[in-house]
Amino acid sequence: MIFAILLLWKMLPFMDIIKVEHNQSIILFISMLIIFFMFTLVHFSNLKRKRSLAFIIYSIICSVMFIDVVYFSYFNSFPSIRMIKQFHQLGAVKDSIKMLLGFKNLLFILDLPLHIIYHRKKPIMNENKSYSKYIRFGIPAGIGFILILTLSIVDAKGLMVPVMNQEPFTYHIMDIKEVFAVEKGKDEEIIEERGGLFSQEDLEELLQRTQLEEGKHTGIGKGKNLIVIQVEALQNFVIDLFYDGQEITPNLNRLIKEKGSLYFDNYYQQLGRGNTSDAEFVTNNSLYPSMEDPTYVQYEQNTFYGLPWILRDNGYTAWVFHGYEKDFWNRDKAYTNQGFQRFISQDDFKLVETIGFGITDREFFKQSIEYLKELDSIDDKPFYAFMITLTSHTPFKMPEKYHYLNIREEHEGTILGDYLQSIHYVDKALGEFLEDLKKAGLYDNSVIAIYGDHFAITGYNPQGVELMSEFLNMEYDINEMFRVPLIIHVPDVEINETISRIGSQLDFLPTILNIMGYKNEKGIMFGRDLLNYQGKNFVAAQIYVFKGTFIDDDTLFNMSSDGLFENSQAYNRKTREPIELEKVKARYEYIVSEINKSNYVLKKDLIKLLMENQGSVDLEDLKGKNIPDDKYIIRCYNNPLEELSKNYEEGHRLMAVKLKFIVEEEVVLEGGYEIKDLAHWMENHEDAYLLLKTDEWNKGIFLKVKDEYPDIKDRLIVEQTKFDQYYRLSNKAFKNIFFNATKGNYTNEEILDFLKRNPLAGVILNEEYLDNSFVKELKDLEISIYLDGVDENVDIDQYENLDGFLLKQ
Ligand code: GP9
Ligand code: MN
Repeated sequence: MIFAILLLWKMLPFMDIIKVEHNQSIILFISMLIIFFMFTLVHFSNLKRKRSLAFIIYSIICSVMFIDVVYFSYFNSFPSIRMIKQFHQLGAVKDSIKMLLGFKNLLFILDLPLHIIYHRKKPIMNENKSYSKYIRFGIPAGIGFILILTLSIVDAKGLMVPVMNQEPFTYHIMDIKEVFAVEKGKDEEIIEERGGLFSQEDLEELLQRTQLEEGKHTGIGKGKNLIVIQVEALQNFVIDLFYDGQEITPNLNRLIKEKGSLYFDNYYQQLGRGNTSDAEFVTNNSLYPSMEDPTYVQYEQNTFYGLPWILRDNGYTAWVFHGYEKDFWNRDKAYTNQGFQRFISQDDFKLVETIGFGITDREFFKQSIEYLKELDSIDDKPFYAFMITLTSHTPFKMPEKYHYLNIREEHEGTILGDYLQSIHYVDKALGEFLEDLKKAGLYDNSVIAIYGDHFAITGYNPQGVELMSEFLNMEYDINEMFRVPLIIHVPDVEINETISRIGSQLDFLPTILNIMGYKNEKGIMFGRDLLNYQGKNFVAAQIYVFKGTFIDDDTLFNMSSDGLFENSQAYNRKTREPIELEKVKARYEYIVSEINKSNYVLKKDLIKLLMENQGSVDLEDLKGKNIPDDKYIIRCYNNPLEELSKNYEEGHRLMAVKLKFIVEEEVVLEGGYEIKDLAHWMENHEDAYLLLKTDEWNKGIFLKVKDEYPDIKDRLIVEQTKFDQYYRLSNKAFKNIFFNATKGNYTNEEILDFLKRNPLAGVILNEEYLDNSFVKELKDLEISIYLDGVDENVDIDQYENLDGFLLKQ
């Protein structure tokens, strides 16, 4: 039992590191019950080597906790097992991981070897003591019972979502279950999004948005080459920074001051699961990156129409340059559909000098000049070169000879001191590259854009925050951490401006298209032209923070980690005064809907469809077949098949049946009949739709039906009663899902919030919910509303806005 107590003791620093702020005692209590359940089961068992078994369990849990805290220290969220797929890339970032192995994190596994030594030395007494079966099973069963009871209460109180977001055991169990559910459904149709999430009007609006208006600086780069340089971990705070009189980025500063330069000083990163590769993706495509897998992996095969393609359509040749292994981040495969015609990768460089990941930036640039000359000589048309640097990758360790700066003792060996050395080196390499471009005769005829891919120093561990807050003399949070510079230099034009309007990598494509004077006539862009857009722009960060978090000119909104809007925080971006949550709610919702729309574009490969259909797609064609608009959904529970047939003959096309298990694995209809009879009935009634209800959700009953009868699944509407059921149902490709609100304890607010984030076909309410503004807001989401608990004699016309009623037979 010592292990259980040790684990419990480790839970405290664990909860501190993962910043559990809400419902702490419930979370700790649930962890405690799970721990004691496992360890009493072992402790009181008759197993032979139970001490060893307990130690193995303990070691596994400690290791997972360790991975969690290391991951959390960087990403501010729990890891998912789906990331195992990216494990092969770990080697490349081993130096960065080393940095996260602080003492506090190591604490979680530090005692493991000690136990082994102690265990070896001291034979264990009582190892084989046996307990009566009342104790053996009674104690764990008792704890298990309290656990189930607690979870049911938590569930009934609507706290399951916050618990699962913050309690490690339940999080990992759900994560594993979800990943397997998704894996199994992989070959099948992708998640069908519908409802108000992406309407025909949305598509029209996006196509309109993509047609940029001419305005300020339109076309000043027309006909010129374009060289875009994505600089590893270039943060904005180093621009114009003097460190004890030493200029950190003299070359970038000079470029910013030159004639022809535009400097965007409120420009932000926009990443998903693919880090650097997402910065590339977003910059070239103006779409949000995926939060499931790296976009280059997940959507490798999609059709895109971003910067390389648009420039190619205007006569350009597009190449991409990066001095690392070509398959890292799946770049080699993804670049083809991105539109790049050639990838100059590590294989094409002589590795005469390497630092960290690989070839030094100085060598990378030097050798690239020759390739640029080759690219330039292909034809007499301009080119697009997209170049991704490498040297300033965390942990920023530079060889002694490149320590150009004198670093104060207090910063010596810190991430900040190392970073300044490293980025100073990169600035030098960039400066030399610009000179070499001049020598090669390429500078005067090329528009050059330079930006940072993402932050260098995390604001998610106390050391980083303290170091940076002290150094910058202000609070170091996402507002500063996510900010990267963007410089666009257009040769020979009489301009020099600093643009402070807020923007992100999402806005690069529209902004550069305006400068280059080319139109995006086939694709979709979510970003805005930062030189001409007059509306209120924003940055919707997705990673390191929770979906819905945003930064705009005035606001900093941090979505709560437990997933409930009411626990979030909003501040005035300048004064840091708190802002009432209600004031930012509409904006938060809009921002979530933007991300959802972008996900829809990726999931549906919508750009492909647009291109195949000359820009016009009827979204109705992409949706599940329409659910019949029957006024009544009749429950057929007593004699299901007879009732289905009878009601069908009377004209009903949408009816409800209830499923249950009779024995493990065998699903039947309430009132009799096997599921195969139902499938048969469905096959003979091709326009009938059924609402499937169940009280046995937990056993995966719907998924079983779908697996066995995939042909009818699109006419089956499944009913979910809890928010957390959605992910599995939708990923298992049920096109139509209803949310039955009458079974839970969710507030109207929570329901609306959920339905805005997740596309459902319908919602079932009872009279309690029928307040007008709520129904109206649901209607705005284009969700069908059904009312339960009314009888046939009720005057239905009194309820406008409702789509139907659930009726007893
Ligand atoms: C590797 C480089 C680094 O090719 O782009 O990627 P990162 O670790 O920053 O995502
Ligand atoms: Mn990077």
